[in-house]
Amino acid sequence: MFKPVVAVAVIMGVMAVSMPASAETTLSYANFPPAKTFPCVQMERWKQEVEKRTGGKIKVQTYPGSTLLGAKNTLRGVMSGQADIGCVSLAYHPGAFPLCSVMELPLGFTTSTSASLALWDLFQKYKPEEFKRVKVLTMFASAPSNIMSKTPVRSLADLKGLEIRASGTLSTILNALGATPVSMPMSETPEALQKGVVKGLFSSFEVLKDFNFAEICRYETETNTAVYPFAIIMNLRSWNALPEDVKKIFNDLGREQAKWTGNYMDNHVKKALAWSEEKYGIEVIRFSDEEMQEIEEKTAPLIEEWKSKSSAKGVDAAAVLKFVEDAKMKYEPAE
Ligand code: DTR
Repeated sequence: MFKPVVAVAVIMGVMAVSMPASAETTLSYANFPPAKTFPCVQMERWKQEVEKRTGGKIKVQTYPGSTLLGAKNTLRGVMSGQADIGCVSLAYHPGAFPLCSVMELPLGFTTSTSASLALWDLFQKYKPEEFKRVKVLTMFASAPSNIMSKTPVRSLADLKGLEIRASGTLSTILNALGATPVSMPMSETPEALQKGVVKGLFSSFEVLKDFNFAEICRYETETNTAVYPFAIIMNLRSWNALPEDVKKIFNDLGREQAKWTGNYMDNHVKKALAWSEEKYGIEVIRFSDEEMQEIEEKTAPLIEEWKSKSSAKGVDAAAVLKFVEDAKMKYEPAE
């Protein structure tokens, strides 16, 4: 005989089992460049790890390609809660990060991994004021920057007056080398190159493949000057609302994610170069030792400039620089 009470109890039981969702939270994560670029690849890896390690309690909805927030409004957008999490390229906000911008200087990092770990340690050591309105989940840096151009740059003389895209301190590096830097976020670069507003760009080589820049920039001049630092930030209210066990999972992922991203980037640069050589027959140009020496001399004053600007904002610049140099020694691969 049909027993309605039992039936209801069974249905409710099924619902209880299939809807443990009462404690489930979905976090939005905004990123500015296209999905296949390294900031977004690392975002998908972080999402996967978080969903796995929290047993599905936390879901992450990712928004690559500026679909939620663009390159320059992510910082503000995350602070105001338009997104829970966002990816910020520090170089797009000159003056906003007086301490961590040390990582934009020509310090000679040769890999993304060593620069990412140095940046993470730097953040942990100083917990700088400049990030006090957000929670920093992880940080990482691009691989070192090189010149990718439509015409060959075989010497500094070839660079003179050439319009090259960069951002932040990396624009001032180009300026010191005699180029004409044009500052813009990476997400605006494909159009600028297409339209001829710039004749090349200053970034890490993996973009040759990820943005197909190898098609238009057939000449790649290795300078290995400076990296671009990034921070993954979270809205403070969203962070504070998380249960302690989830906070711990996020905190534990901070350094691990920095290292993962560095490794991914370093391997991907190699693959992108091989791909570009094969597909477009790009030429990789190496400056002479004299030329490299001249680059070092011409860019050295930028370090002094950074010191005086950041000191004026209360940063112990000499100590910060020393910390980064020591971290570089620790993490740089043995030659
Ligand atoms: N050029 C730097 C860093 C960077 C290197 N590869 C990518 C890919 C997508 C976005 C940024 C970057 C920059 O513009 O931030």
